[in-house]
Amino acid sequence: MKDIAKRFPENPLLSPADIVPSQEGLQVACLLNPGVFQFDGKIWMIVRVAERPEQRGDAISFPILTETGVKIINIPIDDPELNAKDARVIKYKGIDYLTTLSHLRLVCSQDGRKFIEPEGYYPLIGQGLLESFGIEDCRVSYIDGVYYLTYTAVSPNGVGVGLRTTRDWKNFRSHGMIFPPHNKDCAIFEEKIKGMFFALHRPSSLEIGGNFIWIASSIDGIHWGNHQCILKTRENSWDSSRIGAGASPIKTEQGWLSIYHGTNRDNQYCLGAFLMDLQDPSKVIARTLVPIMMPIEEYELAGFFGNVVFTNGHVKSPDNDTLIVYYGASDEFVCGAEFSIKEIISLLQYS
Ligand code: MAN
Repeated sequence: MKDIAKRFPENPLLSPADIVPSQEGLQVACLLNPGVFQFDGKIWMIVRVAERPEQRGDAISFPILTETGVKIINIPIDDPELNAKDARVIKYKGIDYLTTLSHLRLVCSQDGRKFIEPEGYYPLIGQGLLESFGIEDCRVSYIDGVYYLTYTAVSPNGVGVGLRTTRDWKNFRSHGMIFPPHNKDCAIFEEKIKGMFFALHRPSSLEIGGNFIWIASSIDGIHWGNHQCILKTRENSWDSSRIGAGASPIKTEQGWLSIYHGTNRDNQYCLGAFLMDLQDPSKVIARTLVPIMMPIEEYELAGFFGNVVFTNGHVKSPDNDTLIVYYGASDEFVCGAEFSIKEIISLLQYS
């Protein structure tokens, strides 16, 4: 099987060993799902760093955030009340936990391939009761001089979308949770349409409905309403189980182009694309039938959670056609690939 992604020969761009843990006693288990933006003449990624203590073998050990800092929880591996079938989440005594605790780290690059951690920029860490299991998968949208960071906020209360804003990446304003549980994969459009902000988001309705992509609008980019469901999973397809938007949609002559991820029943994560009307983005006008990218390379097939390509960050090259997509591979590595926007658009099927 082939796809249309031109992967960087340098992949993976970042692996867990490239980043120093946030504190003693923790190890970086995964580096994944970077948000991407341009700032100060460079390309930056805001990478999800997932940490946990060294695993002793007889127990599952994972960190959570408390008011006084990181606390480690240890659960004996043979405890009958432990359900640990998924590498990412466990259930113990009826309560859900994550096996790693994620925060967000800034790295930057001149050429978009070699990234370093610059001095003077600090990690973003979960704050308060709605982020005690960490913050993940940040999308960055730049509107009128302000960077909007929409990220997954996880806690025992559920999984929702948090928002912070910044102008300089040193001072941040927290706006709390903008989409309550269960919701993630929120990408704000980088341009207002008819004076309104728009955002894609992904609520999950598990009894009736599903994991579909929705759109909402807002006067101020903080308070959201007029929610509409715009894209659904497709039975017997690569995107049959869950779909979620990638980074902020790309403006093209044909419409707003969104790269999205889809999963099937086997938890394989692939990427596809859909197109929204320029004037009314709640109208989806076209969608790809087959994935534009699927896990093929070794680093995409095997890792912390294998068979995954997942994106929430990209940059457009000055040639206006090359899209550099940064992505998480097998929930462990940060990688990059080039696409031709024209080629993606040529694969869209109009409805
Ligand atoms: C899923 C996966 C995990 C993530 C949790 C919470 O289980 O995407 O990687 O930590 O959701 O968002």
